[in-house]
Amino acid sequence: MIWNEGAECMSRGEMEELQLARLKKIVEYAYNNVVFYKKRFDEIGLKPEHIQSLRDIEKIPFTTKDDLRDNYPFQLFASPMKKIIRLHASSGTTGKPVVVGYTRHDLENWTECVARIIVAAGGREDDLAQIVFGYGLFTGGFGLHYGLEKVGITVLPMSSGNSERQLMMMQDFGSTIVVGTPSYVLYLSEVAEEMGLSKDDFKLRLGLFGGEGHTVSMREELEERWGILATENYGLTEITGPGVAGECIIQEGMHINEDHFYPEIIDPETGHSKEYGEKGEMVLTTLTKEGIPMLRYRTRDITVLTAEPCKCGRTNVRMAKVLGRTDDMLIIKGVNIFPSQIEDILVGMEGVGPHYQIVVRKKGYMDDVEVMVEFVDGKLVDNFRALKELEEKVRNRLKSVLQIDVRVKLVEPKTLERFTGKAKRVIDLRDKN
Ligand code: DLL
Repeated sequence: MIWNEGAECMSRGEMEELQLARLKKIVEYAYNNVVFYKKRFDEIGLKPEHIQSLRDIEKIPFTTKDDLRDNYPFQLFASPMKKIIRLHASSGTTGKPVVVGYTRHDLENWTECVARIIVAAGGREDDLAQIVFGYGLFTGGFGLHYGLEKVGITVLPMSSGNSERQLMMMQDFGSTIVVGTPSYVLYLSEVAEEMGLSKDDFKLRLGLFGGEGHTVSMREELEERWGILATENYGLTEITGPGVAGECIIQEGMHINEDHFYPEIIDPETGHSKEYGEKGEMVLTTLTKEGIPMLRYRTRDITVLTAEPCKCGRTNVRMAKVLGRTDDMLIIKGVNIFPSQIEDILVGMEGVGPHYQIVVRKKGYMDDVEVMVEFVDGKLVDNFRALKELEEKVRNRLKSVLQIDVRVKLVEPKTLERFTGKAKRVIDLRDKN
């Protein structure tokens, strides 16, 4: 089933025509209503009318998270406050949050985009969806909430945490869809196990996962543990929240809602544009947003785009799983590594559990990396030799795939931190020593 065939199955020509018309409009709108954009354009002598083709977008300077912070809280808003009916913010780790505002029209578009990705993932009117994303300033809870309602799905707005109660409701109400971060839903399966419950005690059939990445091996783990189809969706607060892109049941990349968000891939070092099929940082431009239009926003997420039509019938451009964020990339002995590559190796490996943490320290000029992972069999605690053997096995496996040697530390089952929201996989101590 396709939620909005008109928007999701256009020919490339039609889509590009629509995008260009919207791009011209949004550029003019941003220029006329946001001092920041006017200044940026004027500095380089750029005028909205210089945008005459989609490629002309490359003339527009990038917008970054720092620009949002520097214009905290509302200076990038293009609509007057009386037209803004919702605010959200992304926390980030340090400093001021990034604040975004939505007009009524923005909320309608957001809901529409989320409805599309839910239906693409297989959500139907007779489903009962348990949302375990946090509500509040984070866009995950509310974003999915309204999209699910729009499709006609019964929503159970649990929010995150309170895991035993979550599971009781999930069982008693017969939730068929779980909506959350993959790491929290993985943790929920562990709690279920401790409560003596198995996947057969639940009616779950579908997972809508987003807010953080998960590798194919993690997806398989989730599918296996819960007996579900695990689909992924992508988005970010600055652009709208969830609903930017979502996977269909074919699970071959996430369909971008291109009539609302124009994607580009650039080289993160040089800023030069790359072609479909080439890996790089995704840059997004909102084509319809009134509250806070974003021109060429640097997401820092590394992915690849393809314009090949999908087997599901949708024609919009798809993005591959996010390999990592430019700011999460580790440079170990000159080799660039993303935590997702480590996850891919660990998850599914016999003897160790799917929870892991990567600790990075500075040793001289080098990054020193320690991978902490739990062994599954608690009885190994008393078996030094078996533990050492397992540790060696993990280390060798990492080495053979990553081509570098990292330290491995096995820790007892259920000792690594569990997360109810986004998992923090990398502990970076480089500034601290
Ligand atoms: O995480 C929005 C969202 C909520 C998307 C729920 C999907 C579901 P932020 O908190 O602003 O917004 O974080 C955005 O999270 O730039 C990515 O680095 C990461 N991210 C989100 N979805 C994925 C994904 C929401 N499917 C940042 N794969 C983004 C990998 C993801 N990373």
